[in-house]
Amino acid sequence: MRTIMHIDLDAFYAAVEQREHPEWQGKPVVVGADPKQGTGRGVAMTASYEARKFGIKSAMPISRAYKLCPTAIFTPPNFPLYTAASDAVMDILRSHSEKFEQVSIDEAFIDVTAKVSRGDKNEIETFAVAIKNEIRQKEKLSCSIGIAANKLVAKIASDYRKPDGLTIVAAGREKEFLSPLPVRKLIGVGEKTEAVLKQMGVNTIGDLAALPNEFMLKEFGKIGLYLHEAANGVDNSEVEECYEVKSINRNYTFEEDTKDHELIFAAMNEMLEDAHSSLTQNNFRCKTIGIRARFEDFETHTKEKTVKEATKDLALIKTTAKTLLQPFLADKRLIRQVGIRLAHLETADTRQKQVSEYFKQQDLK
Ligand code: TTP
Ligand code: MG
Repeated sequence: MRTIMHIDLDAFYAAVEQREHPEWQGKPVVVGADPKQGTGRGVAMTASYEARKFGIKSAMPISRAYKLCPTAIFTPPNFPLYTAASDAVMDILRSHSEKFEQVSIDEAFIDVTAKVSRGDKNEIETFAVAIKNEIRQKEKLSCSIGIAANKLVAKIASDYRKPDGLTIVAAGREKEFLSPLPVRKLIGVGEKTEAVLKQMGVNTIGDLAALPNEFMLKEFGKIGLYLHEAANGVDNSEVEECYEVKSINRNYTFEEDTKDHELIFAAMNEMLEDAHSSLTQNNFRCKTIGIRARFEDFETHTKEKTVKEATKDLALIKTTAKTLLQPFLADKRLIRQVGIRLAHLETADTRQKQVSEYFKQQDLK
């Protein structure tokens, strides 16, 4: 039995802005595009809890936020400031357990199994309150904490009472805790899955937990199995630091050194398709496409091209790689090995990335 803590900062970007502008404290603050008197484009990235009282939410068009509360303070994002605050908070959390995993700019898990006595609610609470106080004191930010026997339940628990919340789910009570909550609270249940489940009469996590495993597999495939386990409060994934994927590389050595262009392109395309599928599965786009050619004498050359906008367009990736390879095909030596590299990976949507990484941990890839 483990004790896992999930920490999520409250109204993060807006809270940092309020910290930097003390005169904004206690007032509705919206971080995002300039609303330009209600006609501005773009969305609200987040809103202070004072602004949420007017119905303003993350991802809402800024023009709508402006209509809901024209007197709110609208401010553009200051990312370097948020990154610095995030780094400082993560350092604090890391200092409380060597088992640490940052999930996004404002949330992390720590495994505190070895730090507190299992089942001692008071001791666990004292530990969590000390962390909250340290973050408040050093960074002037408030957070919400969820504590449970696994990551899945801890994450839902941190969202249970916000802001400045602390929710401890007692060991063995995971299913009971999840049961009345809407299915949407489960990671992996988006708008579409929610609609399908609703049609089946499934509204709460408890409704979902009651559906048999075989039925879930038939209806939703592998994700159905994950959903069945999740709804039942089961999650065995470890708290572990995820290392950033910097590039996707593939290499192919021909059985015999060759000058056969068809064969070389076929090998290269196969590698690009494989790398591309890995790219899209993780919801990445790449900016740099590279190739590598090794001649019969082992001399190796690389060439790469950086495109203006990050892409996941396989046709474009293939054409770029083919063009890069041309000078090596013109060489009189035979080619022994070719390689490809997709680099400068970007993800447009960090939330999506979280979900896909979460699924990877569930071994559902
Ligand atoms: P969240 O933790 O989802 O939101 P939050 O910290 O603002 O509010 P809460 O108290 O509910 O935790 O996201 C963290 C930051 O990520 C948020 O402050 C701004 C950014 N963000 C976006 O830019 N776009 C989005 O759609 C969301 C949800 C968050
Ligand atoms: Mg947050």
